[in-house]
Amino acid sequence: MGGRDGEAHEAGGQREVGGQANEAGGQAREAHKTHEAHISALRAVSAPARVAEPVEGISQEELALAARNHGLPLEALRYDLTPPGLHYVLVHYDIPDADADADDWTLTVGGRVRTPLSLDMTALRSFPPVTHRVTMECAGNGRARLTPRPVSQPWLVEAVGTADWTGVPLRTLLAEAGAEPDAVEAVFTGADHGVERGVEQDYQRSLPLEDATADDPEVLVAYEMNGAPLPPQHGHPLRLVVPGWYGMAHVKWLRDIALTSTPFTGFQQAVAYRYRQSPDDLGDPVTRISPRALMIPPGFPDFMSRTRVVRPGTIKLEGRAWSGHAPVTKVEVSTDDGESWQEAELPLPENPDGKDGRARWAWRTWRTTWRATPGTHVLSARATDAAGHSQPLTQPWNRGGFGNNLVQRIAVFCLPQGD
Ligand SMILES: Nc1nc2c(c(=O)[nH]1)N[C@H]1C(S)=C(S)[C@@H](COP(=O)(O)O)O[C@H]1N2
Ligand SMILES: [Mo]
Repeated sequence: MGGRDGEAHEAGGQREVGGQANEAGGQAREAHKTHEAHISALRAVSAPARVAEPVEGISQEELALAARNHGLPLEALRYDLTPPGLHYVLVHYDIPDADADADDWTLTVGGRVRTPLSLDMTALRSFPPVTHRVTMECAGNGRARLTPRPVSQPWLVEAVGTADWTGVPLRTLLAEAGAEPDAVEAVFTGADHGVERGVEQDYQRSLPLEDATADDPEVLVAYEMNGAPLPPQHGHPLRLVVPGWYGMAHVKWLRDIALTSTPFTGFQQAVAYRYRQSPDDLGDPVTRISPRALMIPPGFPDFMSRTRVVRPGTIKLEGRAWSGHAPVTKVEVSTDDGESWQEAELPLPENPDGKDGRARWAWRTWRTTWRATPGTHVLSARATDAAGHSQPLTQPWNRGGFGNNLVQRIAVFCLPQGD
């Protein structure tokens, strides 16, 4: 397991970005020089972030990422709970070989705590289990629809899914360990290891202690997805689930939690996942999910263009809408490419398990009808949440291509009468 040995950990994200430590003393300086050489050597295979040229199509490298990291087939929006295998997948490096040692997997909790913990799966399962239905979305969803296009995983709109996650509330584990008064963040480390933009690292992310210990949303250390052990690609045997936050926060293959007295400055926190306009812009951190509505594609598709084909008459339009800020309170639908909008119905959900009578951090159903007439049409749906956030009609561009919740446009061809 690459990420677990000492050498790999030494090269973790924290050193490159935050780590000017060990500057004192010749030996440390030598080590630092070697480390710098290591980084510049890796730049040969790991290029800096960039934005595509105006005429540049999707590259083989982007295609390779798209083939590894699949989205939700949009017709699967029909399921409130995404069936296994249809939930989107995003893996920065390799799926680690965690199956071999799942039985003796240990989660360590340390750093600025009074009592460091080392918990195996049996110990974790002995806490009262909690299940939350959560809609998860990749922060890069919508990236490939941006102009100019940030070169990375080229999602259109399909990087989303909803699962029932079962595990132990993170706040229970942190209460057990006891945070020292100076602890400000919790840093989560996964067992996967790779190199990104020249920086060798274990996948690591942090949460402010306030968010890590909140009761709504309640962060989970999860060992089950939809009532079964986590599949390898979703973090087997253990992952973090942070309801309402974009996917990058939900650290998979979780092996260590460390409380820190200073904010974490690792790669996935300080370099990646920031809303920046230029490379030297510090930017704001990517956190909660912006609202989005998606439609179950109506009719039937053309194989290549995915254009939808329908027959004239009344057509049921239906989909799902979500937001990580507040409950979705309004969904509007346009059948004339955004010229006019009418409100869709928001029926009560099938699985009321939240405080306000529904799964608070999961998507909800919307539906309406449309009288299709022969010709071409563009359909769209737009969600608004209780905090007043909505979806833009012009792209919210940033260099990383994060949080692009521009409304979806679905091309529909309605056949002539009597066909
Ligand atoms: N250890 C680890 N955790 C990770 C990632 C990763 O590459 N390694 N990817 C993150 C990102 S960017 C997303 S969008 C979600 C995807 O979760 P899923 O594949 O279960 O849908 O996992 C997050 N957790
Ligand atoms: Mo992501």
